[in-house]
Amino acid sequence: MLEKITNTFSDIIRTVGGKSSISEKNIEDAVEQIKMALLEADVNLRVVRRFVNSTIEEAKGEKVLRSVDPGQQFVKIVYDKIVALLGDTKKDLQLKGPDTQSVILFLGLQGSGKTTSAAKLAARLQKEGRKPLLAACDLVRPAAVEQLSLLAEKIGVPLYKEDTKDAVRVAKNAKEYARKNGFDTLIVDTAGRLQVDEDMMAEIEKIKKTVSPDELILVADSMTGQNAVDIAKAFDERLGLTGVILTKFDSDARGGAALSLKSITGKPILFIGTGEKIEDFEPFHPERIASRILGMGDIVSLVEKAQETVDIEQAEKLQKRMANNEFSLEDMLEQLQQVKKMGSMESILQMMPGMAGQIDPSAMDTSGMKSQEAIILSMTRKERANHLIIGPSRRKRIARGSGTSVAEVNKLIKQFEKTRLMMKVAKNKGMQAKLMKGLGM
Ligand SMILES: Nc1nc2c(ncn2[C@@H]2O[C@H](COP(=O)(O)OP(=O)(O)O)[C@@H](O)[C@H]2O)c(=O)[nH]1
Ligand SMILES: [Mg+2]
Repeated sequence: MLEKITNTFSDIIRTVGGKSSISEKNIEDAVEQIKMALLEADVNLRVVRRFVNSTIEEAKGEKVLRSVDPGQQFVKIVYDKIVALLGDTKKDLQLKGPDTQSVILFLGLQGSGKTTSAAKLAARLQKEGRKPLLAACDLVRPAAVEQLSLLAEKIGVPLYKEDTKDAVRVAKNAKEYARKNGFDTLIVDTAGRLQVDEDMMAEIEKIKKTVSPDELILVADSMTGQNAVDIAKAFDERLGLTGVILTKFDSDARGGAALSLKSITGKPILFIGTGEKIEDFEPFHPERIASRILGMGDIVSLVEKAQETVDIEQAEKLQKRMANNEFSLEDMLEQLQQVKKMGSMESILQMMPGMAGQIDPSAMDTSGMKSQEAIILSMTRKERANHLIIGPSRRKRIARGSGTSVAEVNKLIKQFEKTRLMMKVAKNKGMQAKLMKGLGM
């Protein structure tokens, strides 16, 4: 996600951030590049103009040009502004306490990801200790109820449905059912249309009146860029949204919707959908996404993601060893095994400081992970702890033991040495370390 804009921004930031003195001309050039990057990302033109003007004004101030580290000051300004574009701080759902009912109404165009997101949110709330009930109020699209039924069953959240075409009635009865049966959160999935149309608006308006939702959430496809923002505006003007879920963030290389939505509609992005699976759903953290876009990595999300799927102790140990340059083949083995659990190499690389845009993930041989694992497993503990002792005869033995070739063993050890080196480089990039500190990371 956000590969394109991250690559462009990382380059700009690397160039300017490292400078010990900068001129007004440097600032103008950098801002011009940023402007192009934002426009290419499909950020709203008005938003870009405002961004550019205020950045130039601030960056040309005495405080920046005369400071000891103007490059970093400039990066900080850009970072703060990107955070502001994304919505400043993370916004939580405003739900009532557990002894009453809260209602969350989902709306959006067909195919935007409403049904999937409704199930993702239900699973998440259940995990947090709430008692959600899903209501199937998309009675327009054939098999929509069936789709939600299957998802509900999969995540173990009860579903309210009726055999009717009257969505308003189902919503009303679902709320009553939730109240009688002690469900504290009703999540209502509604029917979308191919475009914003009066039929859909009228139906949702009626449902809204009937269930008085605490949250009225628009689900929008981030890949549609500015279009998603226009849709949000239309829905908000008619129905009054409380927030937005941006789906398909995993496939959104540009980020235009995320960067324009708050400025244009005033509505916060609450969650992002990052894949088709139930777990591919994250609260939207403006600071973290901004760090990612600027190529400063997102260690916090990385560790959180690791904690969800990986043994926490193991993850902490690994982090520490990475920080101390003690990374060994044993750690690489652990990492290989964890990566398998954590998801794609690409999403992990994006979150590592200094790594964004440095490596082409598609060039990484993840299919070879199995044989890599086998190779390390064929090493003795001593060899894993110190790769320098693995001479030619040991390599031959390891190749035989793992069912691979000496060439493959050589390749793995080379790759390991390269990884170690990269970690050292990332760590020694003084600017990056200082920045992280400055940003409280
Ligand atoms: N890659 C990706 N696919 C998604 C995401 N959210 C939904 N989808 C897919 O988008 C398609 C439409 O989703 P659905 O929930 O049926 O949309 P609805 O018509 O708004 O209810 C389905 O194939 C989903 O699997 C996401 O965050 N990432
Ligand atoms: Mg649906």
